[in-house]
Amino acid sequence: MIFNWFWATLQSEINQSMFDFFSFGHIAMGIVVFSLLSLISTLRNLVDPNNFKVQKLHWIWFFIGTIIFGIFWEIVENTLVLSWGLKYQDRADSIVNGIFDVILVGIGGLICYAFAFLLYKKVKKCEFPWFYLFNSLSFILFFMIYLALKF
Ligand SMILES: [Ca+2]
Repeated sequence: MIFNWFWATLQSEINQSMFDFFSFGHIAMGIVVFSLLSLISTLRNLVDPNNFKVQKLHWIWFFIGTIIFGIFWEIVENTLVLSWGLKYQDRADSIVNGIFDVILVGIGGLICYAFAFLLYKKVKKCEFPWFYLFNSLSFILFFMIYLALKF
């Protein structure tokens, strides 16, 4: 068995390599977490549509919140979920895998952040239907890749 440090091709390498099919699940997770956090300002904006300047300042916090959630998830996954016997292959993540899982959750958040920023640049106001449509489609895309690669 050759250990694939970069991409897991064997079941025994899942959660050990830098990337595996769960990587796409983590990107999808980041998209969901960022989207849910963004609802804080979206709902507020529905009340006061001229509040975008304040809201734009919030994006960085939603991104930071997404990273914190990613770290929190890795801790829960490798302690509670593992002890409950619910973790894939009953094996803790390698340090490098855990770190990249958090980075990938961040990338998911960054995809939403970048799109929100582009919307802001283009229309000077975040068009929420477009933002959530884009996030939903991105989520579906990464989740489908995750399901397709899962073994
Ligand atoms: Ca993990």
